[in-house]
Amino acid sequence: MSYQFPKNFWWGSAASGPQTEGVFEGDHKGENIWDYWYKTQPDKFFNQVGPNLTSQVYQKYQEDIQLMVETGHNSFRTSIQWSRLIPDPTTGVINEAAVKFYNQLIDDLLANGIDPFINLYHFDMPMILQEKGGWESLEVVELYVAYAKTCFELFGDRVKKWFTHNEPIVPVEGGYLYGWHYPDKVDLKAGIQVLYHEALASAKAIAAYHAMDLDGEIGIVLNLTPTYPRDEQNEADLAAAQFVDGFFNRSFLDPAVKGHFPQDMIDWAKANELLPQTTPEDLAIIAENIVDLLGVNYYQPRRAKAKETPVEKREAGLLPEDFYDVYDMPGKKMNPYRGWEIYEKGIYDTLINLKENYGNIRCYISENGMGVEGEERFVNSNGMIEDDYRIEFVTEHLKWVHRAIQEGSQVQGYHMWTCMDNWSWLNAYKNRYGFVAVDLDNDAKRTIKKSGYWFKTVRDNNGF
Ligand code: BGP
Repeated sequence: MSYQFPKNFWWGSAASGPQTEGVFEGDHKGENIWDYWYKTQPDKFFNQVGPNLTSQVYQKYQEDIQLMVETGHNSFRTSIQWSRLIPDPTTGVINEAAVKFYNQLIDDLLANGIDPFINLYHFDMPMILQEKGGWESLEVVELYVAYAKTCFELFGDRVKKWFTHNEPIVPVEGGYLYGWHYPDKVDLKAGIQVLYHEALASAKAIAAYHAMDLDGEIGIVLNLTPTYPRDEQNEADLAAAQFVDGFFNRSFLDPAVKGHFPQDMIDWAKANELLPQTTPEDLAIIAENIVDLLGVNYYQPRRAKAKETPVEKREAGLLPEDFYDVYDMPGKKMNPYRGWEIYEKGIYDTLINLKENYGNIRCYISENGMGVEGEERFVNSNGMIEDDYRIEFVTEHLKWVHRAIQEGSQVQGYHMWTCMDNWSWLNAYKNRYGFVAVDLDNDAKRTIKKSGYWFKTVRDNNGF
């Protein structure tokens, strides 16, 4: 069977500024939470490798854009680093070196037939603002909106696809529940305030963008984790799965697409004294400023069952898992390297959910990919990594995307995570995701993997 995709389908990949650019202290860049955390607690980072060692895109972006052409990209998402563009956001003073870099990057992408999709926030809070409380602070929300406007003014004549956040639930989980992000707290109530402020910041940035009438589109990138109950006939399991879906998915999806928070989550937060501080004016802004399109990151589903194991009382208070247990389904397919489940149909279920319950919002797959440790093992005699597992992973997901399109989903593209192998938060370079290998011991030398050449054929044929 052949799988043909709609005309003008976006084929490409995604990355982020902090994970790729490098020059983390140079060219007048300000400090962000990752730079600070790395400098103060290097042991948190795999092999003590932090944002100091990236794939050097700041210097090598021209070479990288040629590699994007060779691997079939017609579009590419990255993020602007807030701390690079405005090193001290309390002053608003723009770093001209950053403007030059992002202008060159955008212009070069366009000159090579690659549409730049630009995200404004990929986990990289400027440290000066974290000291004011980060997303816990309304002042930071306003400074983010000012930063967003600056980006639209500087680059909005050429960038036509904007995103307000990447995976806004992750700073909540990472920073306020599980310790993978600074400020490394366990405080569900503060996390929910952060969640609300991120949603508010997104709506305000969308309002600002639409007011500028720049002839483009703006959305948000969400990591959606379709959630399956252990037993679909069991009411308690269904309720557990609904809670998980509410907390991790609908708490951002609903305000982004429908303009309001899910009522079951509001009721839950109220019952547990976790409601954030809101104002009617701000809730009206969220109601009136929904996204034009959605980016969907899909890696793995969640599986839930009714609470069986009571959690001992923690000093730090409640966590989401006080309301459900993870269901470890026997026989599920795993990526052994990243420890994530591989469930290809989840991408289809997510797209059909958007079609049926979210007005068939236009969307694209903004991340999907397979992190693999020790890929050097698969290098052939010509020096190329033969990553057939990645080709199979992408193929199987694309088949389900194709089926969703046939059934009416308005999914308009597929971006893999990622093009160049990149640095990844606490995991550093442990798991490699790219179409292109980066040799850190050899001046970040790039070599296209087998999957990169394969992706070019997919793009050329608009399918496979
Ligand atoms: C997503 C993030 C990316 C990237 C990717 C892979 O959640 O948006 O920034 O890191 O996951 O995850 P990891 O590198 O942790 O394996």
